[in-house]
Amino acid sequence: MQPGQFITLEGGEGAGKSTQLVRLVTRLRDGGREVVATREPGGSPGGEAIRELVLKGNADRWSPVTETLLMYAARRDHIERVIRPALERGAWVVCDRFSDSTRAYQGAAGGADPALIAALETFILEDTRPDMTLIFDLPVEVGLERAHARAGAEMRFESKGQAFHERLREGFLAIARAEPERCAVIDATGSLDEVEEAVWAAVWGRISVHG
Ligand code: Z5A
Repeated sequence: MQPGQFITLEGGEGAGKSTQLVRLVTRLRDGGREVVATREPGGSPGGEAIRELVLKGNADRWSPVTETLLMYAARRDHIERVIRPALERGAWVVCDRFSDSTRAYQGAAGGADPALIAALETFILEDTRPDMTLIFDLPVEVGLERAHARAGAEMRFESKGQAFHERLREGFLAIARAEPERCAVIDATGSLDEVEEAVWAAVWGRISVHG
């Protein structure tokens, strides 16, 4: 059996990450692996408490720099209490959003200084970095339509304008271009089954080579 792998799912609003995370985790568990399915912001009691603060309220409730610090406070707690212990015992961790969301939302789209985000990655993530990242890509209008149709969603980020979401999409694609060994771009416009197969092929393509 391979050692535990850390897989993250990233992308703009309504890209289908949460839906596909369930399918991916089911397939991995069917193969006999221990899999921890988690999310950010959140994933630990402290992280979930910060999630309540950061996702609710008006679009301008927090500045991009303050959001960055809140995301990283939540992330550190999540890493210490959930992600690192799971990886150390050999489990796989599949996480709905992680550090690339901060780069894209607070950095590329929000304007927070990339040097601040890079410094936080160094000191807060340390060596807890994703082995592979799936970047779900689809046109902004399609994603927002899907996200608005979804029940019970927090709307603070979705209520930011079209230009924000275009910068966000480009921000994620730039990460994929910069780190092609880690990142696979998934065309999220297909049917649920088509996207599931693309995810599965990407996971085994990356992990068998790099795992
Ligand atoms: N955030 C941040 O700013 N910085 C950070 O560092 C981190 C996060 C970690 C978390 O919100 C917010 O936090 C997020 C970024 C910010 N912004 N917002 N909002 P969340 O956890 O509440 O939600 P999300 O991660 O943004 O989820 P999402 O993007 O809205 O959705 P999704 O997970 O990508 O998609 P989904 O829920 O699976 O699907 C959405 C709908 O589309 C649903 O009704 C599905 O049935 C449907 N769907 C899914 N796939 C398909 C296909 N293939 N065809 C048709 N319909 C589909």
